[in-house]
Amino acid sequence: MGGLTVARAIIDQHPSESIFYVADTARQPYGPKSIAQVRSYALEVMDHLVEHDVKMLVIACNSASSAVLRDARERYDVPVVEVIQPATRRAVRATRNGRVGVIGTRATIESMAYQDAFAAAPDVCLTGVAAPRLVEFVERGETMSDELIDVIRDYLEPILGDGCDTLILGCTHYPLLAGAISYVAGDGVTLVSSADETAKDVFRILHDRGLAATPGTPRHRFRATGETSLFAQLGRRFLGPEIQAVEL
Ligand code: DGN
Repeated sequence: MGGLTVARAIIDQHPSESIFYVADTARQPYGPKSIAQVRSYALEVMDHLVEHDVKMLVIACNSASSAVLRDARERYDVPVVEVIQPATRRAVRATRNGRVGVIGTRATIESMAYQDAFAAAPDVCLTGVAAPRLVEFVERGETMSDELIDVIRDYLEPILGDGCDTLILGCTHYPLLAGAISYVAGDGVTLVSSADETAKDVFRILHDRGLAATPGTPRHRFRATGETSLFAQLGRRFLGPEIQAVEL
């Protein structure tokens, strides 16, 4: 479901590109599952997409990116874009005091994938916090409430306590909570959305490899492996009118 925020950013930044989107609603949520389990689910979905001749794979989920990044780059001939490295690069550029926080699902935070990505920036200190309840708020459409603010305050306490001036929204659901997260974090903290940064990477790779679509009307396809009505409902909220093109 959260990958829809990445789809939104790709549609906004690359209006000519067609998206073939698969939501693994049959086996979601990935966040609380083991990395091995997420890895096998994600590879299965990507195998399916490659069979449909996609020119690029975007892993629009931090939990899945944490689980399969290395395998995916070796397994497929098409370029693979994930969400962790683009967000890390942006955060390293954005921080002024060298202290960055990241919130994500349990799978993402426990995998240490962000710590691995930040190894390339040894001067930056990273504080990671698992914030599993935030996905529930997004999925029930609760993006502003006292309870949500309290929950965010608890999750951000160690990050703000460490003086972080930059916060990575390390779950693709979280951009929908950016207002509430920014309210709690305060003006001094820069939020980095993995969705926006990933869409920029998509542009760079399509352009550099000569893969960009010629201008025209794109054809988006959205599929779900299981439950479809919540996906379509949330999809409308994430994507607006484009979800009308949904074929389930
Ligand atoms: N949005 C997914 C991510 O970026 O990790 C996790 C979603 C989930 O656990 N349902």
